[in-house]
Amino acid sequence: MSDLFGIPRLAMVLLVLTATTACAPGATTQATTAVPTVPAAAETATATATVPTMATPEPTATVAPPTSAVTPTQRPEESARYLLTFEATWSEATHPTDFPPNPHFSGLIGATHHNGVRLWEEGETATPGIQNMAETGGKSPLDSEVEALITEGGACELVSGGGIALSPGAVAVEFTVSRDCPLVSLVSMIAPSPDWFVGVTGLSLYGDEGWIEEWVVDLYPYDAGTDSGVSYTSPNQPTEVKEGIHRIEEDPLLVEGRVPPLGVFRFMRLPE
Ligand SMILES: [Ca+2]
Repeated sequence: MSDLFGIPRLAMVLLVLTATTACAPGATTQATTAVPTVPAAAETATATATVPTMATPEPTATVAPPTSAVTPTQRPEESARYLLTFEATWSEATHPTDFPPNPHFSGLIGATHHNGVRLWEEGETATPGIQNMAETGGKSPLDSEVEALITEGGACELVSGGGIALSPGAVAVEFTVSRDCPLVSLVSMIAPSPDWFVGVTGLSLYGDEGWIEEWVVDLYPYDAGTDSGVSYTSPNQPTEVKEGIHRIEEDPLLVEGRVPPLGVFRFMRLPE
């Protein structure tokens, strides 16, 4: 057979030769493809030029508030006394949008209590005591709710302290926790505001290694879900169907995409 599929042998050779020759331009093409290395270098130069822009976000990340610091101790005494200092930083500088005149915080109110007890909880409906504290700064009927818990055996001590007449500012209160009531819940109204407050709920001061020596908790704003006012000085606007208590993630507390804390609760264990 001199033919393969009807193509003469010579033609086959030619075909093969053509194919081989075709490879050479291929190599040339590869070399040509390598040429863009120069423009690539140019791109790199451009990228280098833009580096300062990319580095800009870094300071923002560094400004992020420090997370709560926990320093456990190894002395498992039956009870411990604490000094809580509420250090408010809330000001026109920290939360510029719509900042109100006479910024203050209502008197601290709360309790030391058992593990299974909560005065308030994110997602839950506010009790009348939490509602009135958040809307007016009044300690009643939250104080009665705590007294009832004490009578029932769910709480040990009513914690009641002063407010901050002008923020930024600070106020302190002392209380005792015990192995029976190692948790503390404390709140204070952001004032003026529709139903906004700061606080902690069910914070256990007894850690894995005993009573915690110092604990600094960032205070983010909560909405009690009972008044629908949208800004600090909005007129009363009772929410028809109460919403769950929730973190405020929007204006006027939003600053560049996040809500900064309004201060801290600094819990310091007092010497015996
Ligand atoms: Ca509200």
